[in-house]
Amino acid sequence: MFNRRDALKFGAVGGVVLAVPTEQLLTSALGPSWTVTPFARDLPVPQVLRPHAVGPDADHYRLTVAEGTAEIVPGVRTRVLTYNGQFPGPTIMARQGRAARVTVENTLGVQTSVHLHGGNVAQDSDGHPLDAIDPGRSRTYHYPNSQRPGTLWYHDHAHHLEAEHVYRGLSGLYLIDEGWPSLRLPSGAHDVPLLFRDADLTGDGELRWELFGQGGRTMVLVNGVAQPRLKVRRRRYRLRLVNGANERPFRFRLSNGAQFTQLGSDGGLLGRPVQRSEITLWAAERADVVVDFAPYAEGTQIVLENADGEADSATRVLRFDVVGHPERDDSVIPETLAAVPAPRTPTVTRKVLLSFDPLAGFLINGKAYDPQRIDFTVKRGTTELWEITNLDTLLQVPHSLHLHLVQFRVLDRDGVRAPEWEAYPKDTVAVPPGSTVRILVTFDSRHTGIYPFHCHFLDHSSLAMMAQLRIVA
Ligand SMILES: [Cu+2]
Repeated sequence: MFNRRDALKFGAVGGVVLAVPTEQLLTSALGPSWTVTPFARDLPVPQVLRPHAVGPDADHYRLTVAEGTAEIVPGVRTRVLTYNGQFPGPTIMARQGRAARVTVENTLGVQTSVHLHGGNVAQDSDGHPLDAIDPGRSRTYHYPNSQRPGTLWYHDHAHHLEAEHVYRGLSGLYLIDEGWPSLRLPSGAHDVPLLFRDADLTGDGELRWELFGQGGRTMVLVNGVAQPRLKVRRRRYRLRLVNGANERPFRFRLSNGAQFTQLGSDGGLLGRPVQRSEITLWAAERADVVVDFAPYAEGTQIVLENADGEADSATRVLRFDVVGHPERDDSVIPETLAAVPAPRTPTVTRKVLLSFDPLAGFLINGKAYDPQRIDFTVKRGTTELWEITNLDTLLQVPHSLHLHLVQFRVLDRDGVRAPEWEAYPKDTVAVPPGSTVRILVTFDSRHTGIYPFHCHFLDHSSLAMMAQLRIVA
């Protein structure tokens, strides 16, 4: 499962060059196979999925998982995996308190499983890796949406396959709307989802897939397209920044130094808005932000940059082109957004050690994932303190930790108190090499059962960097 070649490549991308396969050297010497003219295409906004039926207690949606093609670079058909033929999948717009039932049909030749990342859902709707949909079958997931409004996303979680499936296209956004008439944030055409991921295209225009192939994935896609542009009016826009990449962290900033007003984190709205000039998102993390384009004259071009990009195609990821006259803007950014639950005193403290062993693979507390094993048993309603340590200082391997089902509070990283935007609500936390992050988790979901927690570097989780807890009443 984890072979020597992978270990060698891993070393190459992990910061310490153990050995680099010839093929990879050739790739880097020749540069990327494709270059696109930056900002020549309009940003596609994923279609909002319409319910096929509206029942008394839930909206019913259908997703079909199928092979398809996408025009990642102009004029080239790239084979991808899709939900409903779309790359990325359609956006599901749910409303707080109104349930959704999503029936997923699998037309692939292999299993798929859909995980609603950030969702507070029953075990049988969680998309557990072993609770997958066989080829030719379908199943219905039930999402109550009785949780904090926020920017969630759905993606594949099939056992050992999630990294490849997500890379090939199996992800989409799932927004839970505030439904609060008092909150007048920018909405409709002024609320734009931005799903970021990277890709490596072969000379034939196919997605090159290999574990630890992230070194070649220098083309960043926004909603499935490389370096698009978005025409914006002179007013406020709400932008949902979602890191849907398998491995790549992004460090976003605006080329003119303008600020983001951050409204929400992974699991929904923050207590109050926070001004930021730079936003770092690791894989699966989200930031719900507002940018005000009112001050800029028509014709102004503002580039959304990834400050950590290693090539232009990974740095200047999206351009905003300001058009028109100043516009009437009824949106309001209130001083307080949502109630933040007071931290509770933990009754249990656990240590979670993340490590990489060249022979045994990616491990949590020294063990590879075994779906038959329960790693932690948790009592519903209790609060736990988790001390998560990344032991991989030698190879400088970054890890993160994602908990299914619940949102947690990040307390501190190496003793330094977590910034406001990272405090709550979080479901994925960055754990850089050598660091220890403490999180406070209240298991406040009404659901009990078995839920995974894992590294969200999908190559790592695909290679068993996953564990699970059983929540008991
Ligand atoms: Cu990891």
